[in-house]
Parts: sequence; C-alpha cells; structure tokens
Amino acid sequence: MSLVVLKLGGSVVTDKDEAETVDESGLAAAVDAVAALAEAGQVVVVHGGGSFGHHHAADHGVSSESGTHDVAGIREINDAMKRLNDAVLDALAERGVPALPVHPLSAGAREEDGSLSLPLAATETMLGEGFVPVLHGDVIAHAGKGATIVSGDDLVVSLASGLDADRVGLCSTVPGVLDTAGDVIPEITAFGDAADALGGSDSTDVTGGMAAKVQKLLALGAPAHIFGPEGLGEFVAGESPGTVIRGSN
Ligand code: IP8
Repeated sequence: MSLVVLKLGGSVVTDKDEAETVDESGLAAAVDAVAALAEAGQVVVVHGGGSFGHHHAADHGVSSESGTHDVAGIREINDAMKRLNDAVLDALAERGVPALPVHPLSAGAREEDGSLSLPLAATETMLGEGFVPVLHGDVIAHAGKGATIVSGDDLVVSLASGLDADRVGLCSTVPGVLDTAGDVIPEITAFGDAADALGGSDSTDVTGGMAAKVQKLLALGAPAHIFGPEGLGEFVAGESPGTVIRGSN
C-alpha cells in the first residue's frame, strides 16, 4: 500500500497573528485532503507550530539551536503543541479519519550533533492497524543542551526515509520554491537548480529555511512536493503542484 507523509505548515492550520488560534477554514481543507489520502492508502500527518508553538518557544529562548533545562518552559511549549494537536485530531475525527497522536517529546531525541533520532515503532504499528498517526513540531530532549525545538520539516525527513514513503507533501503558505523573479521553480533535482534563489548551500538558517529544507528533501528516496493550500487537491490527486524535489537516491 502506498504511503504518503503530509506536512501541514503551522501557517496553514493556525492564524499566525492570533495566539493559539486555529485557522478553521485552513484546517477544514487540510482535513479533507487527509481524509482522501487515508481512503486511498496510508498517510502520516505532521503539523507545524504556527501561533501555538512559536511564541512560547521564543518566550523561553528555545530554538533548534538554543536549548533549555527549564522544565516549566519545556512543558509550556509542549502543552501548547498538544493543544494544537488535539484540535487537528478532533477535526480529523469529526471527518471520520482514525487519527492518533504521536508526541515527539516522548518519542524521540536529538544527539549532541543535532541529528534526530525518532523511533518509528508507534507510527509504523499505527499505520499497520489502519490508524493515521499525527505528529507535530515539538520541544525535544537534546543531548548536552537540555531540550531544543524540532521542526515538523525535520520530522518529515526522518519519517519519510525511515518508513520508506512513496510521496512527501509539504503544504505551507508559499506556493513552492521561488526563483529570483518570484516564480515557482517546477522541479529541483540538484541543489544547483535553485542555488541562486536559495542563497547558496551554506545557509545559516538552521531552523528550516528553504535552503536547508531543499537540501534535506534532496536526500530522500521519495519525491517531495512543496506547495501552497491551493495545491492540496492536486497533491491528493497524485499531481505535482508547486515544486517537486527529486533527489538522486
Ligand atoms: O512550525 C515548530 O515546528 P515548525 C514547533 O514545523 C515549535 O517549525 C514547538 C515551535
């Protein structure tokens, strides 16, 4: 059975300008897409932080680089992400999708070098039993740093390679990878295809800027599609909205 990993950007399912506010119409469209994918095969959903995770992380000075040992702060970030995860799960349940949570704080960790270790037994078994696992960007234990932020994009890369996904979709508010003229680049097969637009391969944006994202997706065996909310229907239909990134693996 084919497996799709779909990331719903925080800007798609939340109102980024209002603290802890779900974007109901964005979430409803995303839920329709997940329901259609779940009918056709297996799907793992990952959602970002949007107006739930990011301001709590900033308040506590936590990023993917800067860690904290402040337990209350770690719990505050994780609790906010669990509230958003609950809202996503509730919306999926209302639509009849058998979705279950996988909370990264309790499932994985980061090594000292920042690499993510994400055991997949829970996600894999849920899939085998016909459930739809829903993960989310989170705060996560990080060797030598206390806890740092793991972005949904990093989770997508681990899940897609570890579960040998057939397709990957990243839906955010950008319509794809844009060239220097602001047009969507339809296909990237090597970093050089987009290096000018992405500002080079040594981007210092470690929190998941587009350059870092493209590099990670190029390492995957599966094609990865980056598209905006208007591309969800096409992605579900097996088409190629936005930019498709095909590595050589
Ligand atoms: O929105 C970040 O996940 P992202 C999650 O996928 C938190 O980068 C807790 C800020």
